[in-house]
Amino acid sequence: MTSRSVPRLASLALALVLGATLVLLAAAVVAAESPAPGGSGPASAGPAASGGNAISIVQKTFSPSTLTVHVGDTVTWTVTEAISDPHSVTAGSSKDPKPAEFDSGIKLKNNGDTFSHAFPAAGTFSFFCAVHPTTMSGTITVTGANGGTGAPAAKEGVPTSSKLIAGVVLVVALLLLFGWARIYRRMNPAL
Ligand SMILES: [Cu+2]
Repeated sequence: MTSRSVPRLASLALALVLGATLVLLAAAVVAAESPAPGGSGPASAGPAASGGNAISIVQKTFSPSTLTVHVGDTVTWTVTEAISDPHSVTAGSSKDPKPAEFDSGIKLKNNGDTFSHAFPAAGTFSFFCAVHPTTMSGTITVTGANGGTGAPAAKEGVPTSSKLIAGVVLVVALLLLFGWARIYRRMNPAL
C-alpha cells in the first residue's frame, strides 16, 4: 500500500456517493411525477368510479337504491336489465322533482345505456325515475371526507405530500453533492 492509494480510495468513495446522489435525484423526479399510492386520482378515472359508485337499473328498480360517496365523486347509473319502457334518472322525488340539479331525460332504455353525475358538495340527494316513480327512487349521500385522511381531497394530479417528499430528497441530494465536493477538494489540493 503506497500513499497514492488513499486518494484513489477517496475518489472511489466520491464516485459511489455521486452515483447514489444521481439515484436519489432520479427517485425525486419519479416521486414528483407519480401520484402517491392510495391518493385520489382524477375523479373520472378513480377506481371508485367504475366500482363503488355504480347503480344498476334492473327492470323497474335501482340497485342499490341508496349509495354513499365522497365529495367530488361521480355516480354512474347503467341499465343492466332493460324492459320495454325507457327510464330517467332525475333529481328529487316525484312529488318534488329537481331536474335542474341533474336529469338524464327519459332515454335510458337499452342495456348499457348510462347516465353520470358528479357530486361536488356534501349532502343528501334523492333521485327517481320519471316513468316509474312508485318503484324507482333512491338516495345518494355525499360525505365530506375523502380517503379517511381527514384532509380535504386533493384535486391536483400530484398530491402535496409527494411534492414535499421530492423537495426534501432533492435538497438532501444537493447537500450531499456539495458536501462531498468540498471534502474531495480538501483531499486533492492540486485540484
Ligand atoms: Cu324507470
